[in-house]
Formats: sequence, structure tokens, C-alpha cells
Amino acid sequence: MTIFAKTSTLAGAILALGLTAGITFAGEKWDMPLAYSATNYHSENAAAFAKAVTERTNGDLEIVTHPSGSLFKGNEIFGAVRRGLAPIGERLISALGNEDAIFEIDALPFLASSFEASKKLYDASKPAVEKVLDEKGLMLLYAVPWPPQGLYANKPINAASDMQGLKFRAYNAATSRLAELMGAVPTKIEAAELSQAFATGVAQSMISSGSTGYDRKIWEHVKYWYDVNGWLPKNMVIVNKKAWAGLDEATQMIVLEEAAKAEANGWAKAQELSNWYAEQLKKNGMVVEGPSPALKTDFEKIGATMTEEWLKRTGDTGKAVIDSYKKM
Ligand code: PCA
Repeated sequence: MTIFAKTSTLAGAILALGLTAGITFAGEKWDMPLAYSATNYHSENAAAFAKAVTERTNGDLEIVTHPSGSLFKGNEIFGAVRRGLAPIGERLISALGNEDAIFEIDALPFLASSFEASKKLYDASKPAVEKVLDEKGLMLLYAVPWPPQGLYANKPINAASDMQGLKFRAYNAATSRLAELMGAVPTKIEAAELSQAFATGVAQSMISSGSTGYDRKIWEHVKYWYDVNGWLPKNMVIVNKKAWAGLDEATQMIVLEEAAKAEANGWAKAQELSNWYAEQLKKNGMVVEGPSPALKTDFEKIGATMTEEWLKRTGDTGKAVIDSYKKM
């Protein structure tokens, strides 16, 4: 007994020493919370970015990703990075409408509904997004889109009126508003909790990409996906400016270079996987179709209403971004 106790104390002491030594000599460790599953391309891209930074700085800056909302839940990540609880993290831009309405530009239906248009919208909105981030003590590292958004439902939907009363899983204020305009009943649920929500009947429909449907094996719960091609919201990786200032210049350069690579790789991957995801939904028994003309018209009307509402909230800033996007 005594010997065991002594040994374990000794082992503990050695371990503690090792850990301290590790922290002292191996440089800084940045935990990077992510909201989406480890196998999703956003998370894989972030993990590749983290690995590249860690290797190129020889461990002076070690970045460790935490997918699936395991460190902070999706809706906590922005606040955590802002308060410095995590130095870096990834968040869906359009879910930050409460922080600033400009972030919702990413989920205005039919404003930008292809990868090409979405890239233009990114370029047009980036200065405004970066300005707001800067005011909040944050910096943008990179942003990557989700594939085009479509309508998932547990029954055929031929017009917006078929959505009347359906429980709708929303991922931001814009999708909640869209649900309301269709007569559906929205509840905000993070992707990590999606399967549970559909399994228990808390959700019967949602708008999201084929990517999230695939990740969450949505075919176990709903049969229909209408590829309405509404918009392509983006995730962004942000860093706390105080944490950033703590890095030496050479390390900052490496992070920026790897962020640029991650952005390019992420856009390419999203595009490459877009059709593949739709095929997987089909292979697993789902009906994957374009929207009926009536549904398309309904969505376009709703999109126009939402853009108008958004312009009222963002005023000149929003208008300037839309104008510069339209000129591109
Ligand atoms: N997937 C994320 C956001 C957009 C998307 O395609 C989600 O459903 O939470």
C-alpha cells in the first residue's frame, strides 16, 4: 500500500514536471473550438490549418482543434473568442445577427446563390465584416462557404403554404424569419444537436446544405430535400486580437499564410463536394429535387421581403455592401 502510494506520488510529480516543462519549452498552445463534426470538410480544413501552423512554427504555436461543439457549443464560440476564453475559433457568420446585422448578409435568400456569386459577396462584404470584428477585438483569418442551401422536410412541399405549422429547425435569425414567413414554427438548434431534434420530433423540417444533412444522416428522419439553391452561408475563423498581438511577427506571417491556404482549399472542397452530398442523400433513399415553380416563386418573394427588412436594419452600411456586390 505504502509503496504504491509513494510510487504514484512520484509518478504524479514526474508527470507534473513534464507538463510544466512542456508548457515552458513547447511554446504556446491555442485551443480552437469548432461547432461541426470532425469529419465535416470545414473541420478537416481547420485541422489541416492547425497542423500546418504547428509544424511550421516547430511547436512555438500549437493549435489544437475541438470539433462538434466539444469545447464550446456553436452559439458560444464567438463570445468565447471575444472574451479571450479561446484565442481562436470558427463560427457561422450569419448566426451573428445579434452582434451586428451586417453578418446576416450571408443568409439573405437569393442574393448570391452560386459559388461564384457567393465569392463576390464575400469580397464585397469583407471590409464591413472586418470593421465590425475589429471593433469587437477580433480579426478575421479565413472564411469558407457551405454548399447551397435546400429545404428538408418530412413530407412533399410544393409551395410555401405546405410548410404551414411544420416544426422548423433554424440555425440563425434569418432562417427563423424565413420559417415564419412560410408559416412554419422555428426553433434554433445547433447542427451538433440536430439528429436528436429530428428523432424526437422537435424538428420536422429545416433549410441547410446537403453537407449537414449527410453529416447528420438526415435520411433517418426526413425524406425530401428541395435544392432551392437559396444562399451559401460561410463559416469564419476568427482570432482574439490580444492573443494575436502576443505572437511574434514570424509566427503571425505563418498563420496568415496558412489561413490563406485554408481559405482557398476550403472553397475548392465545398465546390467539389456539393454534388457528391446531394448524391449521398439520394443513395440513402431521399427524394432530391429542384423546387416546384410555385415554391421557387414563394421563396423569391420571401427573399425580397427579407432583403428589404435587412436593408432597413443596416441602413447605409448594408446598402453600400449590396451596391458594391452588384457592381462586381
Ligand atoms: N450547415 C450548417 C449551416 C449551413 C449549413 O449548410 C447548419 O445547418 O448548421
